[in-house]
Amino acid sequence: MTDPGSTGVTVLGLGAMGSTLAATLLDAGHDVTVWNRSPERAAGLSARGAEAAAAVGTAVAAHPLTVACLLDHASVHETLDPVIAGMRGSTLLNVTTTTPNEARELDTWAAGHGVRYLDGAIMATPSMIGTPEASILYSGSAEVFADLRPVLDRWATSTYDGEDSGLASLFDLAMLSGMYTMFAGFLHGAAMAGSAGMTATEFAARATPFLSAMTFAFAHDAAVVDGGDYTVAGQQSLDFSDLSHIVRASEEQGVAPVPVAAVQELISKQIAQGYGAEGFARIYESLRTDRT
Ligand code: FVH
Repeated sequence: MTDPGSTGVTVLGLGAMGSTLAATLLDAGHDVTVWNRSPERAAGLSARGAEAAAAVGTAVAAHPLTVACLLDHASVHETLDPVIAGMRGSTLLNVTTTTPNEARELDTWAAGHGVRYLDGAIMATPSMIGTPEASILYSGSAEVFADLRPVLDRWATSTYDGEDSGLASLFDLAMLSGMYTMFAGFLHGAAMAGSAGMTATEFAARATPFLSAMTFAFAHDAAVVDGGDYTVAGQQSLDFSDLSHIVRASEEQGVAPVPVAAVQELISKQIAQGYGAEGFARIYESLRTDRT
């Protein structure tokens, strides 16, 4: 792709994210063909200059690059299985959220049909697309990533994570796992404080600076994990980290202790194995079920 502005792109899936990706390309001067299972969702993009294809086969034949931004792995197959044989020689960029193994399966399946594949994991909301805050991870063929770069960079900061097409998804989901468990912990705390009448808004005002300040410990715990020595000085020990009093307090207040009880379970597992004197970061070992 030598002239990025002239690259024609087909976008399949015009939900909140697919519509935004298509609109961003239109604004940048690309020829864009769109298709959506419910055709009425293409109207706004048609008015802005996109070609709305009535059939998915027509859409994928329109350009050498097809972007799939659908609901999930199953919907990618449901949409493309009937037309993949006709896509030989073209490129499929899948930015639909999948598991790593689902991304790998799509890569193998596309390759089996002579279709070049790149997997993408969008770490942004639709309103962030096209702004410096947006980030999209990619993995799979380095050659395809390099070829598509002028298009990809329209949307976000593009990061290439390697030839294994499952990696973008893995790193995205790993980050989301951290985010959702953090939010669950925050909301559990809000429920505990709420049992005494504090509003969630008041709790957020108190929790935000405290929790933000605690993130400095990520780098410290990471260094301990990477060093593999959980006896390094300066760590809070697992014995000291016993959270059963928080679990009890939560129950006493009539609040389900689920998030904190899950952490306590990870701690207890290490203590039961005789590691109580070692550092809190050792719960990493409770999580690595592939190593036990
Ligand atoms: N929106 C966001 O903030 C997040 C950011 C991180 C990445 N996600 C992922 O992006 C994929 C698409 O997300 P979306 O926000 O566009 O999702 P929806 O607005 O719900 O639109 C879903 C589209 O998928 C179509 N669809 C659903 N099932 C099928 C199917 N079986 N066959 C064909 N198309 C299907 C749906 O079509 P319709 O319901 O309008 O007919 C929408 O076009 C997603 O993987 C996020 O995890 C976005």
